[in-house]
Order: sequence, then structure tokens, then C-alpha cells
Amino acid sequence: MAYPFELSNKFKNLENEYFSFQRKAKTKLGHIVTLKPNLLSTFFDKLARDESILKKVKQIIGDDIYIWSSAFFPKAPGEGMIVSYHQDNPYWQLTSEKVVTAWIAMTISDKNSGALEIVPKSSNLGVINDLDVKDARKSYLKGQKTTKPNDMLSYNQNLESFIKKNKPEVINLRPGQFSLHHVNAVHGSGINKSSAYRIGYAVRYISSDTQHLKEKRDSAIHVSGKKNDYFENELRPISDFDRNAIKEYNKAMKTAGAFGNKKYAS
Ligand SMILES: O=C(O)CCC(=O)C(=O)O
Repeated sequence: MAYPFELSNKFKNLENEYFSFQRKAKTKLGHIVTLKPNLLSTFFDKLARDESILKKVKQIIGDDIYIWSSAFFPKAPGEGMIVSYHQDNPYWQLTSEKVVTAWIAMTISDKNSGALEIVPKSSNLGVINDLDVKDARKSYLKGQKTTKPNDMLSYNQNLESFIKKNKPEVINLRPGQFSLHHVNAVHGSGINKSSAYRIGYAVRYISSDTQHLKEKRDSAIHVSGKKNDYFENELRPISDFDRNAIKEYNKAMKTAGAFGNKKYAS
């Protein structure tokens, strides 16, 4: 894939949007939000449905699409956080590989600030290693974490020797640009050594015929094409943090798509 891609809408001050959203989240919910912010914010809902992203996602997974999840990856300067190299499906346990993430830059994202790095063509390799827990969802629900404290991920996929032989590409992005990565693409990111925040908004698109391997039902937002009764259709927010949006968000935090930093999930 030829990165970077440009959003079709010209969104201004993305970093400010992020911080203003988190200020509201603290007031309304008592904590910041990392998962599924598009259920609470009309801005992040609109961003997740940007035409330029959807056009590219359709080329990869077809026209029948749901947004299964979304997450912020904020790295504060001096915090020392990393995302260890991994593939997404060992975490997410989905039945198909028609799953793609758009990683939208809210700030400058480059090598110095700990940009996303992706191993070219690794999406063709299938799942390379299992995680160091048997069932990621069960372990997540129990609040287990086996990675080092400064790792934003919870479990180890032990891809160090793979990375030595397969060099990741640094995805340099400016605010308003995005990259795409497949559910099997090996990716991760290093420490933010800059003096500013590095923030990404990752939106997970799945084809309608994709399900969770173990859950009998799931919820997601229908975007286009065929629906699937397996998914309860999550409601888009009418206004920011309105009563229904908060209810929808709290419900969604109990589903399989709410996989991420447990500290910030309700
Ligand atoms: O933002 C990062 O550094 C990692 C993002 C990531 O792992 C993902 O979007 O799946």
C-alpha cells in the first residue's frame, strides 16, 4: 500500500478535538476514553466514516462493512510507552481475515515520536505465533497483562526474531493523513522521543460476514452493503455524550470489540 492517504474531509485541529473530547469524557464519565469514542462523539463518528477511508476499505474487504471497534493510541512525551510488534487477530479472534484498520493521525507521527511501523507484506503470512495466553478475551476480562508495564498491549506474541529478519516500515503521517493495515499485518511502535504528543485514532472495519469465534452475538455499527443479524447495530451519537450515547457506549464496553486498555474502559 502506498502511504500516506489523505482524508477526504479537511478536518482542522485534530489534536484539539482529541483533547477537548477527553476533557468532556472526564466530566461526563469520570475517566478518559480509549475505546469506541465514535459512540460518544459526533466528530469521531464522522471521522470514522470519511469517504476516502471507506473507498479504500471497500477495495480491500468488499462493500458489506461494519465498524467493529475503534481506539485511541495516545503517547505522551516522556512517558516511554511502546506497542510491541503483533498481529491483531490473535487478540480479536475473528472468523475471517476481511478486517482492516485505518490508523488516522491526530498529530505528527514519525520515527522520533513513535510512529506506527508495519512489516511490508506480512499480512500474507497468516498468524505467525500464538499469544502467551490461551484465550485473549478471557484473559482480558480477568484483567491479566503479561507484557512489560510500558507496553500498551496486554500479551506477548514473541515476534522479535521475525522482526530481525523482516524490517518494519515507519509510517510517517501528518495530522489528517491515514494508513491502513490488515488484521494479519505485523505492526507495533516505539517510544515517543519528541516533545509533543503522538496520537492515533484506529478504526476497525470488518466485512459483514465476519464474527467473533467464541461470542454468540456481538455489536457493531453498520456502514454499507449487507447486514448480519449476528450484530446488534450500535447507535451513532446524535449529540456528544447525550444520554443515549452514554448508554450505548456502556453497553458496547461489554462486547468483544471493546478490546484495549482496560484502565479506560468502563
Ligand atoms: O498506535 C500504535 O502505535 C499501535 C496501533 C495498533 O496496534 C493498532 O492500531 O492495531
